[in-house]
Amino acid sequence: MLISPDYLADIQDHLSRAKKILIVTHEFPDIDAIGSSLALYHQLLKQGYQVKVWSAQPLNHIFSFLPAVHNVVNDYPRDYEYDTVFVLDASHFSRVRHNHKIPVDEKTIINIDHHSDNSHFGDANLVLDISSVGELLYHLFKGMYWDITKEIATCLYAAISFDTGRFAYSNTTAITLAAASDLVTLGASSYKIFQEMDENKKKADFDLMKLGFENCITLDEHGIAYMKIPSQRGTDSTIKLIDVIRQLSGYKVVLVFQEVDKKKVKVNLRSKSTFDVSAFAQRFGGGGHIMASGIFMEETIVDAEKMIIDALKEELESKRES
Ligand SMILES: [Mn+2]
Repeated sequence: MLISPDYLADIQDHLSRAKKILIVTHEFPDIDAIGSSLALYHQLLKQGYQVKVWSAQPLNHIFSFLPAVHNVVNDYPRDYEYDTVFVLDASHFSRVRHNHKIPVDEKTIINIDHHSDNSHFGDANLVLDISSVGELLYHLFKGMYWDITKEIATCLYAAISFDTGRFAYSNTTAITLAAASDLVTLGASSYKIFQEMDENKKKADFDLMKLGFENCITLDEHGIAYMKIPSQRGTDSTIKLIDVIRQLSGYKVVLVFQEVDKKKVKVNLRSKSTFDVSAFAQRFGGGGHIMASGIFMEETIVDAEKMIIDALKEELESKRES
């Protein structure tokens, strides 16, 4: 069993006292975040709990194929007197947008995550170094002997497929693939989910890719390649430019700088070498995984670019010398 009996007992213990549950995830949620939230939503409803999923940001069309996604609320459910909060896919509680609305001292917090830098902020912490929260929930449901319906299988399969780059990244293990196989047996349609995720682009997405190609900078000497997207263009797009630029061969680290507000920049980093982008991101208040991480900076895009690229050059250079 992948999840130890102690973990299962701990969560079971908290659930035995729960009645009304709130599920939240990180800001700028992706398909692992929302797919996992909905899988848990369906599962907990089935187990007899009252459940709500709250995401402070409206969800765009890429999520529309996830069963019951319309039940995700964007406004904080003020009148819903929940006792327990599940926080999914967030290494720190601060990654949940508008988290100050949740009176943490009065609620039981259950933290379920797969980021190695998770701060174990919950009353219960189910944190495993695994491909996705989708895979983690799959093992949790199996461990609990909870049935996985077609709806749940669809949500979990999509979540795992997303975080593994369609079962291709280095976080994909034989166990991940076995879980995915089981989910297809349980009713997830791999082809339909693929079409929803990868053959569902809009013109705005292509415009963003064009902008990314036009603003692609390669520093061959340092092994760095990056794209920068200024003036909040593309924040309504569903394209992950980082998945485009990572296709470039011959670079150690690839990045995307996305301006999300006047002085707010989102930086995505991927390692294509042994360089640990999670440790690097932590220097700037970010985090994530060794091969994939992110940073939010309260800077202009020009300053963010300079700070990050200068620091990165320096680190890559010192690695070369050592
Ligand atoms: Mn994830």
